[in-house]
Amino acid sequence: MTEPSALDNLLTESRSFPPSEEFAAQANATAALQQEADADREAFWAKQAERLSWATKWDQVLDWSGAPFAKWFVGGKLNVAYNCVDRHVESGHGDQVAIHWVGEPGDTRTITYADLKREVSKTANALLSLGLEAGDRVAIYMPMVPEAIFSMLACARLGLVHSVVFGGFSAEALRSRIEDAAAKLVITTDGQYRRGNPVSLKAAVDEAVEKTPTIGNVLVVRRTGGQVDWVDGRDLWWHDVVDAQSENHTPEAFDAEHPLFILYTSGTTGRPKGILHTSGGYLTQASYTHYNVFDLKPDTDVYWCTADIGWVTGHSYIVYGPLSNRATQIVYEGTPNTPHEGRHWEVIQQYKVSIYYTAPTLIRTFMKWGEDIPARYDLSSLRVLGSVGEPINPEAWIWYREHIGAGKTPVVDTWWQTETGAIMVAPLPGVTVAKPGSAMGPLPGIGAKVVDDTGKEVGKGGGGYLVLDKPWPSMLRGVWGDEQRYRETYWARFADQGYYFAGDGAKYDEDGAIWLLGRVDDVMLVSGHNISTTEVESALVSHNRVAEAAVVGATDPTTGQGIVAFVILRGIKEDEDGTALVKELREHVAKEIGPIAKPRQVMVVAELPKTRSGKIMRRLLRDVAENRQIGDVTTLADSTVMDLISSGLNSGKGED
Ligand code: 6R9
Repeated sequence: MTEPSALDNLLTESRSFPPSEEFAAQANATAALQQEADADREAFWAKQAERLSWATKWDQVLDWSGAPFAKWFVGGKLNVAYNCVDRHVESGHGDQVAIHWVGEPGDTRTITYADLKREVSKTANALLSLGLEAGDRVAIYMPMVPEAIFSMLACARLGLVHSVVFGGFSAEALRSRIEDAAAKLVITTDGQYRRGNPVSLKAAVDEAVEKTPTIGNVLVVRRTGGQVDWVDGRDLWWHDVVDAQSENHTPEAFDAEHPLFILYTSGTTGRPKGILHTSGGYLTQASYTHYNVFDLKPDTDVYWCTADIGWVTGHSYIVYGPLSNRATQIVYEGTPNTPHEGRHWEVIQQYKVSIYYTAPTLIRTFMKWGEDIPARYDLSSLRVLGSVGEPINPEAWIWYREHIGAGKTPVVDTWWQTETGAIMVAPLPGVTVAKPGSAMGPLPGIGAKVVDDTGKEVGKGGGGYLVLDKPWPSMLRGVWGDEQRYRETYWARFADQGYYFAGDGAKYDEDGAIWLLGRVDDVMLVSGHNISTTEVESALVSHNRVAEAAVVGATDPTTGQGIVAFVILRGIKEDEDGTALVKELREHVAKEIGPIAKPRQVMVVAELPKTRSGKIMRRLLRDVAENRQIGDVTTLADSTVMDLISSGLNSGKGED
């Protein structure tokens, strides 16, 4: 018997989309970029770093002698906020809009680069007046209001390390993150809008800081005007402290390796890890990738990334990447269906958005809502579409290009992680012949490959593990306060080869393009075959009745594990014969990718459990499929979802 492969390759995709000649002719990135990177990788990254403004130039591009702790642009000094704000004003672009802010209730703010400089300077002066010093940690627990961005940039300007905690997280999640980083200040708002209603945020801060003695002050932006409890001496209104400050602040240059931020990522199990990023290398790669992958033209584009700043995508592709490139962008406070399901398309039409970057979960939701909704709006300004967060199923990719991109925009599927800091694997929109569902290949300057259990690269058509085989500028510089965890989590699996292990399964297709196949923790072992969740889910989503699908492996007496699928249907019909449809879906998967992947059970559900950034939490579905007590749900976006799923299943509905 041959050894089972690390991951089976089941799905084949023959459609491909080259860039139009017109797009290719005007693209920022051409094929030369790859040649330059291949010729001399360090010289290539030095050239990318030169796109930024440095107070002192580096004397060494990369020092990897302390691996797995990298130092990039050794000896160089810069100010990250100066690079994102002041230099654009100095080059004569003070009147250019940096942020078109759109609030959920419909209020708007227009913030130019000159405005941004004033606001960030005032905020920096306010933080100084509170006694904060370079290296101190600041927790930012806020909805998508402009002050959240001013706060991040003010921290960067002063060398303070920000730790943004998603505004939907609980008081306990905030408390543990404040404690781990020993933060001195929390910046928050009185409340936030959620699906049209104001809800409190400050109350969670009050609860969290009761048990975190390192916190000296709580700085509160008034957003909803709701009732707040107040602790005199500790709590301060933003408008009292910031508004009175001077608009002038001279930025100081910090070492390229000065810490910029900590961002906590929970992964699938265990205590959240504080992922640490530093300044020069991080900004270099965030800026480079934003410019080349989205083809940003700062004078004409209107860019929109729909992420929350509590997610790494918000850090790198709302704050640092776009602002370093002098982008004009939309920042939207609300949910995509408030006040109606066409909200995003309305914003795109109104502001003539040309680059739109979102997550597969939202694309599948738009598919479920129906293509007639985007069809009512003028989306002709769009010229690049992006995707991030999960594998994008080929059908969702096609739908996105067809119904949002008028069948002609490039779609860039971007693979990266909190840990990688910036995009690693993605097509270049003017160069790559893209395949729907594939992130294609490592960007110029990046080393990524798919290897087997022994660390050997698999051949074309082979599946295995995605690894990063060369250090990259925006790589994490460790896990805050836990060196051992950093080494064990990322560097132990392929220690002999010195590879970073990302935790994702992947494969090469026959042309060598990379396909991401989901987290390796989720891989299903069925009759000796390692089957990825992604391929079975993509097969299900390719059926015209399936809007979303999540599959998990559940213990099976004959096959080891059996595939259990949870599906959300498109267009539910009353009095439909569920049994017939379930049978059809099982057959459909068998036909698309083979009988080995045929689900043992298909359960029709109304919702799937997801994290706040939209990733499906298969761990919880596994608990359901195996009739176990449901595990930790603190990072679940909607805590009622699991009850709904369990009760639906216990009544036996939708089972095969
Ligand atoms: C940016 C971000 C990282 C994990 C990553 C992978 C999944 C992200 C993906 C993708 C397939 C893509 N992921 N982008 N999988 N294709 N284009 O999402 O960071 O929240 O840390 O998650 O997300 O599993 O390992 P983070």
